[in-house]
Amino acid sequence: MAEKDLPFDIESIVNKALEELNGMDRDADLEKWRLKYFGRKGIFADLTGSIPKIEQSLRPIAGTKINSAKRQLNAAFEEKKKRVSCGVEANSEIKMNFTLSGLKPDYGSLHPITLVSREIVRIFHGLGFGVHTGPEIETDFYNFEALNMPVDHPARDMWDTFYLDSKRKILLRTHTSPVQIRVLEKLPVPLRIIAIGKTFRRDAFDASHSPVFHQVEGLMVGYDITFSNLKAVLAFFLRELFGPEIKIRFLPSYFPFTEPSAEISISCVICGGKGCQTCAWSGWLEILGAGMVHPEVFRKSGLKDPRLTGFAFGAGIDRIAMIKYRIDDIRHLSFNDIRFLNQFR
Ligand code: FA5
Repeated sequence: MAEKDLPFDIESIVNKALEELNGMDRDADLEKWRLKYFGRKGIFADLTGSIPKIEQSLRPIAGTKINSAKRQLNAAFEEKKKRVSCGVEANSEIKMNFTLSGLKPDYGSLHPITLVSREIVRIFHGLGFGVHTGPEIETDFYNFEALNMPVDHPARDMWDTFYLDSKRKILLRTHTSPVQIRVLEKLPVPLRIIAIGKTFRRDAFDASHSPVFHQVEGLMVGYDITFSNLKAVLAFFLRELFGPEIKIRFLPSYFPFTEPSAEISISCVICGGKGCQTCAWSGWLEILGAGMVHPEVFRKSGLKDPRLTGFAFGAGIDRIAMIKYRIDDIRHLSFNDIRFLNQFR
């Protein structure tokens, strides 16, 4: 017994079904076709019901043949349904209007931190500064010791640190200042660079503090670099960034890796220096820390020439972005709410 002995000709059933399907372009006809072949009393239900009446040895062949025919017709039916529903068929009830304009593609925008970082790079490129990076996972040596903060130096408390090992030798950098050491070890002097990147501190996440934020570090080293150069470069940078009308204030400060050190503020961009909530009624916004490179930093970086001098500075990019774009809460910068981000197109 073989396929030819089956009491039905499955191939002609399939061919007929496909031919009928082919000529259809209306949903209602498709539904009639489906019921005719696949309904409860349809052709395939009859065929399956007839299997027990077939000679025993032919039953598996009949089952296989019926199943593969069903699969083939089902696939053809689904394809046809799709074509009819989207109006591709010549006489479909739903017609495509090819003159309608398409859906507007959604497009992204640059994050405010990226916008400010690019602006900073543009300004310092103009002054001949190169751009460098350093690792976010640092060693105690680069983050503290080489910056004139040996173990147990009280200034380490200025930065509440995320340590990554029990010996407290590996950590998430608390500032971009370790890049100073890495650059001094690697590049020939004189040099001038900036370094932009993420920094990490165990600070409470509130309106003005984030445990992950961004800094830009600046370093200029040579044989006749003075505090006047530092003032001139920072004044140019801040006026390019915030506008020529701002006032700039230098106050004495302390950092272990600079001597003398300064804290630099600009007149409040919101109230113009009169005093408001943003500047805590002081009229000033603190923007960055800076100073002349401490001789110990040169020594730890392997530079022995006593004639070398230089300046360094470090600023928080998130705080700059907040001032520039009038963002009242630093958390907006990391929550990535699309309604917030859409404003920076
Ligand atoms: C420093 O980190 C020094 N390394 C800066 C420096 C470099 C001084 C070179 C001298 C020479 P400070 O801890 O003040 O300094 O941080 C610099 C800036 O980082 C701050 O002015 C502030 O804008 C920003 N910052 C600090 N902590 C946070 C925080 N938790 N969230 C957001 N921004 C912060």
